[in-house]
Amino acid sequence: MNPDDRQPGRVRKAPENFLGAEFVRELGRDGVNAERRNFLRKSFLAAGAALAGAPLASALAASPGAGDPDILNLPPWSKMLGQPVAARPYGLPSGYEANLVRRQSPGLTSVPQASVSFAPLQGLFGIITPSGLHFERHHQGWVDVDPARHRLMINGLVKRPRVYTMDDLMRLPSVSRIHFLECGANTGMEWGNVAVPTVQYTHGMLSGSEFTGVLLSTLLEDAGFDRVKGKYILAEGADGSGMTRTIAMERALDDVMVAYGMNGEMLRPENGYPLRLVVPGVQGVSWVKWLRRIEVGDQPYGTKDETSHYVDLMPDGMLRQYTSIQEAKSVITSPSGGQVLLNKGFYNLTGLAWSGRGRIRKVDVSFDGGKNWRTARLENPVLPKALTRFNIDWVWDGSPAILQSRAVDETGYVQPTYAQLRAVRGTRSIYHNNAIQSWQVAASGDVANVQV
Ligand SMILES: Nc1nc2c(c(=O)[nH]1)N[C@H]1C(S)=C(S)[C@@H](COP(=O)(O)O)O[C@H]1N2
Ligand SMILES: [Mo]
Repeated sequence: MNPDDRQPGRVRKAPENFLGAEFVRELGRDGVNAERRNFLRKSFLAAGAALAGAPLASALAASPGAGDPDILNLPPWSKMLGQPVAARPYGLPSGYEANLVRRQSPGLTSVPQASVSFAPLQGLFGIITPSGLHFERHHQGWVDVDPARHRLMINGLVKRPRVYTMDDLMRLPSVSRIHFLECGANTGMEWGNVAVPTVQYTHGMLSGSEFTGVLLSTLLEDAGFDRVKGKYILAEGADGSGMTRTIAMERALDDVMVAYGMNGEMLRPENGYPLRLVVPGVQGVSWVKWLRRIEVGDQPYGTKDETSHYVDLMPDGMLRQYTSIQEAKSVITSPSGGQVLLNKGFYNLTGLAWSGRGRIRKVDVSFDGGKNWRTARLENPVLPKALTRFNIDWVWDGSPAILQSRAVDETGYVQPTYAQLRAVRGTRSIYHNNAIQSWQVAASGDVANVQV
């Protein structure tokens, strides 16, 4: 396609009050699709009415800038004194971006302390999630821990048990690395059926950051861990949830970090300030926040968060434990559910791919529900166990389409379809759903979550 033929694609953002509660409560019942369609229809018509009754598609096609102020007529901000420097000592987003926020799904959990907020993936660029929009998952609320009073203990099968202050830790050799963090329950509501309307709710327990801290291997060596008997570590958090997770020593010595930094500054309280474990490629629950203790042991600890929770219910009724790795997965973030394509023509289709086993090798995109595939552009950098951004050109001809993305990682693993995943895992799981996501584009431009 000649780039000069490109029509600017216009995607309307998901409605601001789209909390999804009603969809969550409707989980598993018939009629949820009809309800969602009605909702979007209403918003679509409202947008049309705002253009004083002009037929929406033709108005936009005639002049993509229709309704813009005259470029020659200077707006007030070109003729006035602006705000002084440091009027806001800590910068904030533009007031026009107030819709781009973490959202919780009120029907999902009974108390907001043992709950989750989802990152607005549909509105984010690149591979780093702004710290203020990083998803949150707390089992007993978040705490703002006084760093002067915080300690990290290393005990168990070690020659020299250690208690570090934050100052001690920050004097040690430090590394900075970009990794994704995904809750094992991400996309969990989609196991049985189409459950939630937007990518914020289907995939928003996912974020990507640059973490800074000390490699756990540095601390284990400092403590003189038992190289023969020390086969596992237990990580423990300082919040009231008693969060504890077992990690195999091989992994602990590989790329696990004890991090104090995130995206160039100290961690945010919601993400474990002043110290958290970073376990690249592994589900979020092992990334213990407010990290206070590492114990070296000779066998898995079998704690509550790894025996009764975070286990995979298999079709035969058995539970699978310690399935920690987040396998290769991808999702188109725009266009995505709840958005509306406002006219035909060119669109930059964009999304994220990631794998807990290393780098993403390839992402293919289908516009017809998986019959034909085209290879997307991977944007640099493509880092191991990090989010990878993909983009692909698309000219929408106005007819119905089903958009899908399929990731392949450097081990050759291919992201499965729902049929392939359910053939092995059944439909009653919560965790580790990495199936191919489908977004249905209707002739009206409405984009909806479907399973094909
Ligand atoms: N101490 C402690 N660590 C914790 C949790 C918690 O509740 N307490 N939640 C875990 C879960 S289930 C996830 S998915 C991640 C979420 O990290 P985030 O809130 O920074 O996104 O933290 C993990 N670490
Ligand atoms: Mo989680």
